[in-house]
Amino acid sequence: MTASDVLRAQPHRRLNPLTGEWTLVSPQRIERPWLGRVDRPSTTAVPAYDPACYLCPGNPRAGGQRNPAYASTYVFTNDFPALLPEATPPPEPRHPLLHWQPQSGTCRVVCFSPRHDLTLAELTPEAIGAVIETWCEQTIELGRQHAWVQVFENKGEQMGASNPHPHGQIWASAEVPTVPALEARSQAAYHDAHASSLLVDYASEETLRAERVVAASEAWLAVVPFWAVWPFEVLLMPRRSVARLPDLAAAERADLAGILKRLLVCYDNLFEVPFPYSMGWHGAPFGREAPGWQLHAHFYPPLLRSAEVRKFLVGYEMLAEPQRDLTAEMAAARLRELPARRYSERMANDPPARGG
Ligand code: H2U
Ligand code: ZN
Repeated sequence: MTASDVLRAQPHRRLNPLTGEWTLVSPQRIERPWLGRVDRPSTTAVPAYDPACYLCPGNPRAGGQRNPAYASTYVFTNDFPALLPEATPPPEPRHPLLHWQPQSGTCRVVCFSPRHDLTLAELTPEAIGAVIETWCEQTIELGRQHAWVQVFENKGEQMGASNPHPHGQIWASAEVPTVPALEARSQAAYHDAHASSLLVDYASEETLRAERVVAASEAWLAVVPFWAVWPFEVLLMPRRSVARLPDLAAAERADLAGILKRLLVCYDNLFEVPFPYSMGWHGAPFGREAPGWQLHAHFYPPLLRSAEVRKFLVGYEMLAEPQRDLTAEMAAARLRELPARRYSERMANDPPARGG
């Protein structure tokens, strides 16, 4: 039996080299070809402007502020921030089992577009480019005073997004949070051992193997990572060594807008619904060395089999380790074979024939 045969047919564990965490893969549980149901998208039309939306241009927000009549992207400080600029250090003596530290920072909301009814996947590459520019500018500004700048988007009700208006968030903090701290340690250890970057090497390897590639461009590679936990998880990374979003050259930013659109349209076409996900960027921390750190984005979508059947990380997964049936290779093949045109455009242009 070859390694591929085992990975395709027998229970095994795969290691995430960024975090050191394992995932149990049980491909033998997929004992039938894919019969996933395709749910129709919700028919409740979303208006281009919603007078009740706290993100639409010109509207009032909870804090009493009013949004300007913005025409592209718009950033404001979260009216309910999880982090505050001032933090108090713990007094001595400290009990080792009741350990804590201050965390100061700031939280911002980024409106991707003045249009209430469009998702990132539906914006033009130029408009996606404006979102990328905003992410870059915010990273530079917040990185001057914070060790960690977390750019992210929670999309869809299933991921807890409070509003369909296309928006993301940025939380910047003095301390590097748990996941990026793990990734920093792993990338530094790999850099020490191999004198190269873990994710740059990984991208080269995945380009050669091709089986986990979802989308590829001159500067970027999107794969379902070998160690994926979520069914259609994607890791997006530049091919050349780049530490942070603002380090991207103009051509790489334009290329990013294109591959982001391609990936998000694949996601939407999978079950023909606006695909929910949490996504976010991991750029190198500020104010310290981060050897081998490679810029990348994680996409964590919860859906498994249809618009309604999602994966839950419960039971064995809470108590032991994450588990999946669908292999990363199968998920990548499903995604990359989807049409490049969004289902909504196909439906608008080719309406179903009416019966007599
Ligand atoms: P989510 O949809 O991912 O929850 O992001 C929306 C954010 O918008 C949320 O963090 C903030 C919430 O605190 N918000 C404001 O800052 N002002 C408002 O008027 C309502 C919501
Ligand atoms: Zn709105």
